[in-house]
Amino acid sequence: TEAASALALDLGSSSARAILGSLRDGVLVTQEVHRLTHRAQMRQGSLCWDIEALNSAVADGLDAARQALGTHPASIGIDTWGVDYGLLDHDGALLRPPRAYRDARMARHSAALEGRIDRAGAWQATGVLPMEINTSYQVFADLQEEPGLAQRVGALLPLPDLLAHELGAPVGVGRAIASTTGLAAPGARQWSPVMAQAIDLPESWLAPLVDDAVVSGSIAGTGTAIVRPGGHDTACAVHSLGLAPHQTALFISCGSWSLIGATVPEPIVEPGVLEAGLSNEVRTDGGVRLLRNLTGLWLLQECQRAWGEDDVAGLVEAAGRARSLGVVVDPDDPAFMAPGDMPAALGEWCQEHYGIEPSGRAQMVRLILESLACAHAEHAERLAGLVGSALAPGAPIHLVGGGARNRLLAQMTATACQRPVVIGAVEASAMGNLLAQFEATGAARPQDRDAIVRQSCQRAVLEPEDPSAFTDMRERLARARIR
Ligand code: LFR
Repeated sequence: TEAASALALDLGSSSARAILGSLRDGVLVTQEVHRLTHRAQMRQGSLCWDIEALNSAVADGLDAARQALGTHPASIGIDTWGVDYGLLDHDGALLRPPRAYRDARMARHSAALEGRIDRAGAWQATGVLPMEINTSYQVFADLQEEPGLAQRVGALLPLPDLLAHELGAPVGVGRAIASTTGLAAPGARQWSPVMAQAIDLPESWLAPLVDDAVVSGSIAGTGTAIVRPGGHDTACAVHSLGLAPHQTALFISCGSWSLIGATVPEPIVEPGVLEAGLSNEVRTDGGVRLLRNLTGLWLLQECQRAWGEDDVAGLVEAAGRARSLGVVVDPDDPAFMAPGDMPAALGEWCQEHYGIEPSGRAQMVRLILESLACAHAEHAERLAGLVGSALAPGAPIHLVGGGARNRLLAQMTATACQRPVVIGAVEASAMGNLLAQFEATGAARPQDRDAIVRQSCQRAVLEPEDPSAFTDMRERLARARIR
């Protein structure tokens, strides 16, 4: 049979990749046809994304796909990191470069926003944990700092919808990415009037919410269908797990962020979920991913940047041989949020909390990985407590994303959590993006997703080992947090 083709544009905060997929006889073969590295830059006092570069990554990816195929791909889907957005004016032109969620402006206004609607209220209205990076906090800061902005904006488009619109898709916001904004009601079937009112956000900014995994337009003159694959990279990563809509399972999508969560059918809006620091984000298939945003390999990436060291594999290998410091940091501490001298920040945190600090790169990397494993364990327990029997002890955790390449972290996670870790796709977002496109264009049926994933990527299972070192480290962290 003839292969069906699709092109996934997967935009991460440090690289954009174009991955061409061909599906034949239930096997999905992928090929990276283009890659661009990029990072947020200061422009006129704000941390901004280079939108021209991101748009050209899409165009260059399409060109490369055409060359590889000898024809236009049947469809294209774009996924990006969550929460960032572009503002269009009333003529549909981009007002200014989209700002990055690590920009400092939200810190100046978050208290004022929480004075208008407290955290419990915002959570109740959206099902999403209030975090300063959320679109809600970002737009509130924009509106405070830019008088007249409210009138100048015709539409707020999350990045994947902005890029899809550039290609020719009508203005609209996919439900999966909408759910990360903190502006949509739980389940993202509509925008939250409560949040819009609290922020003084004109209703006209909020474009129609649309389903994911459906064809939403086409690129003029090519016949290439534009599909919203679940514009959020994490939604795509979860789609790559191949779970049935009602299957409840634990997952970790590990990259700069470590998204640990459980797939559940409906939003869970109970106080315990807020206390556990969890968000109800929407999946590509319309179900929910109940998850926690943990700072993830960002800590390592920033150390690498400080050290000028590209060789992750080498660092991880050395960490495997290094002696453990015996303590861990809280990866979510605000001290680690902004780009900066991460080795110094980690060292200071350890000094301040334990009176010791790592010596040498290998021990520093080990500290980071052990810290992530302990954070994974803490949140896996909370999720299991909330979701119940489907996540009973021993139920596995599916680990996907760049972190799935890091076997040391995967093994530490299995041991700290005392659960088998099932290693899935490294390019999970691209994989889920492609699957959503094939489902939208009719090249694959949703019920065959699991079989396609099984036939297309190798899954390894890592079994837990003796957890006592991790138990000790978690106890020390709990004591350090109280102090
Ligand atoms: C992962 C991710 C998370 C989101 C964070 C910020 O890449 O999309 O899901 O909360 O980045 O955008």
